[in-house]
Order: sequence, then C-alpha cells, then structure tokens
Amino acid sequence: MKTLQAGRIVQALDSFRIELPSWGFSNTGTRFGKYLQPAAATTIDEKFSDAQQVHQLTGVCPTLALHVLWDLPGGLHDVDRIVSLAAKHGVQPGSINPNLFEDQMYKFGSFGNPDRTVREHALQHTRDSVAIARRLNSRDIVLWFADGSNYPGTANIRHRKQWFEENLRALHTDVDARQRLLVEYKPFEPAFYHTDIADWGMALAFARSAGPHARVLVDTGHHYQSQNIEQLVAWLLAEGMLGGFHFNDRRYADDDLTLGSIDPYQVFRIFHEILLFEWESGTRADIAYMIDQSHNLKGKIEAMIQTVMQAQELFAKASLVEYETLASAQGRCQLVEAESVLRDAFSTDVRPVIQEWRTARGLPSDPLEAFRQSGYLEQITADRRGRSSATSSYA
Ligand code: PSV
Ligand code: MN
Repeated sequence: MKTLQAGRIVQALDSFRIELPSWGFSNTGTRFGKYLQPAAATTIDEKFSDAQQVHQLTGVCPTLALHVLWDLPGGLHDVDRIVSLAAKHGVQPGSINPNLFEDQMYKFGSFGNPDRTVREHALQHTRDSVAIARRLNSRDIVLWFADGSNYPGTANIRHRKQWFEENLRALHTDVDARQRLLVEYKPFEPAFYHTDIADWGMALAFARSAGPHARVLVDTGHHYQSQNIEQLVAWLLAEGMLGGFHFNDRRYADDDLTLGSIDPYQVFRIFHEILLFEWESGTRADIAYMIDQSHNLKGKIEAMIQTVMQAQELFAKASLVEYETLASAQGRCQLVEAESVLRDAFSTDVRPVIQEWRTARGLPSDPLEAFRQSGYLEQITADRRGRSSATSSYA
C-alpha cells in the first residue's frame, strides 16, 4: 500500500464516528417470537454498559441512540439518570427517538390519525422528546412513523399528508438552532398497503415543509428490493437535505442484519457518493451515521462490533477512490476505466492500515478478538441469566 493511500485511510478513520442503538443490545424478535439471549441488556444501565464495551474496543462510538419510551419511560424525569449513566460509562446520549407505534391509541396512526385528539397526543410526545433531547444535549430527534393502512380505500392519503404537515410544522417551532428533526421513511411494515412516509421523496417534502432544521434520514433497510440507494443519497446531498443514516443490511425487507453482511459494495457506493460530494464541494457533509440493527441470532455485542468494524472498512475503502481519474474517465465516457476506479478502491485490502490506526490510538488491533478475550460476555451472561426480556421493537 502506498503512503498516500495509507494517509487517506487514516484521515478517513479519524473523521468517522458511528452511533450505537440502545435497542440493539436488548432482546428483540420477529413477529413470530423471540429467541432470548441471557446476555441481552434489560435495563438502561446495561445498555449503556454494553455500548461502553463497543466504544472502548473500537474508539468510534461515543454516542448511544435512545428510544424515549424504552429508555426514558419517565420522560423528562429520567433525564438526570441518563446524564449520570452517560458519565459513568463514557458514552453520551445520541439521537432521541420518540415512540409513536406501541400505544393502543396509535392503531390507526399517530400524526396521520383521523382523530384529532390522537394527533395532538402524538405531537405532545414528540414535543416532550425535543425537550428531552435539549436537556441531554442531543442534537438529532429521529422521527419514524409506523403510520399507514393495510387496505385500499381505508385511509384518506391526502388528508393524512396534511395532518402530518401540520404536526411537523408545529413540532419544528420547538426545535432550537442547534437541533435537527430527521424524518425517516419506510415503504412497508407494520402497514402493508400504504405508509404515510413511504420514500425519500415524501420525507424530503415533509422535511422541507417542516422548516429549516429538518432533514431526511436514510435507513438502508427501508427500500424496495434493488432500489438504487446511493443515487437517492447523491440527490439528497445535492439538495442539502441528507441528515443521517440508520445502517443495517437486508436481503428481503427490513431484515436488520449486520452491515455489509449481504452487500458490502452497496455500503461502499453510499460512502463513495458522500466522499465524492465532499471532495467536489470542499465541505464536510453534515451527516449523522447511526446503526439501527437488532440481532436475533448473533450475540448482540459481537454483532455490533462486527458492524462498526465493517463500517470503518468500507468507509476506508471509499476514501481510496481516485477522484481525478474518475472525473476524467467519466468526462470521456470511458466506462470500463471509470468503473474500475471504484472497483480498485473496493478491492484494496485496507485492514492492515486500520489495524495500525487502532494500535497507534491504544485500541486493540482486533476489537472482536479483544472482546472475546475480555471476559465481559461471560460476566454479563452469568449476571443477567434468568432475567426475563423486557424490550420489544419493530426495528
Ligand atoms: C423502524 O423500522 C426503525 O427503523 C425506526 O428507526 C425505529 O426507531 C427503529 O427501527 C427501532 O424500532
Ligand atoms: Mn431506522
């Protein structure tokens, strides 16, 4: 590997941080049931403790995304507890995620519910979430809505759009200059005929109408089969509206598999579009990288470490794209040459440089192996065994 290439990798790794999801450490399942893991976290203390492990071993996960009703069931009253857990474990609260999908009142929607009192209740919950985020010094409030319908003709799509706009605008008035609303989209599940924010275009329209502090969040599992995700990422970058990612991999639907386990080239292509944008514009794209996975079969902490390592690897590979050569090949319509620029970067083995980068920063060169050697898993398995699972999720 050339020194120049190694330098680019080091620079890329220095700039790369990725947020962990609290719910990725607890027992989650499919709609057919859950296979419980004795080591799964059941309390917020345990989730912070597990996140601390991942951060200590990788050095790049300083924040933990929180779901309000799962992690702060007492709302604002739980803020002090979170602050002290963050100090204890050296991991700060990250994005704040309202829960608008479990309460029985949301059966026919939250922001899109035909019943005004339900819409107001949902709005109040998101307002409380913005207040919690402010107290926790969290920048991003991630809005995912399970709203939709299962059968044609059962919902007035345009009315629901308008109700969403009204609530999002009202919510935006609570957001301060430092905060952002990130609007997430998903074309299916739990609703199977229509969802109210089905794709990035709808999320973009809602974010724009909400106000200047709203952006779009791309969850990589929330697309139809074979959708070109890097293209919509490029569009959102061009529009200045890309706020963040929920990373996971999938084969069929929102499978929440570990990143890059099915299609690492796709993640590489997404990172490439971002880094190319940064190279062309000379500015850093203001993007929150977050993981949104639930591991039903793999060990949760191991799976999380695996994903973080994979994200670093693919980000490092993307940093190796030779932009001048690419631009020149594109300009001359030299197709094979242009494509090869991407393939060459993707094929480069960046692992030795990543290992050196870790060692130079006092991190274990192989975080997965270090985790296995640490004894932490055996310890928590013994401590937590016998407890029943608490958390459920649509993740
Ligand atoms: C929904 O599938 C989702 O992607 C949202 O981001 C939720 O916040 C998360 O999963 C956990 O349920
Ligand atoms: Mn998500």
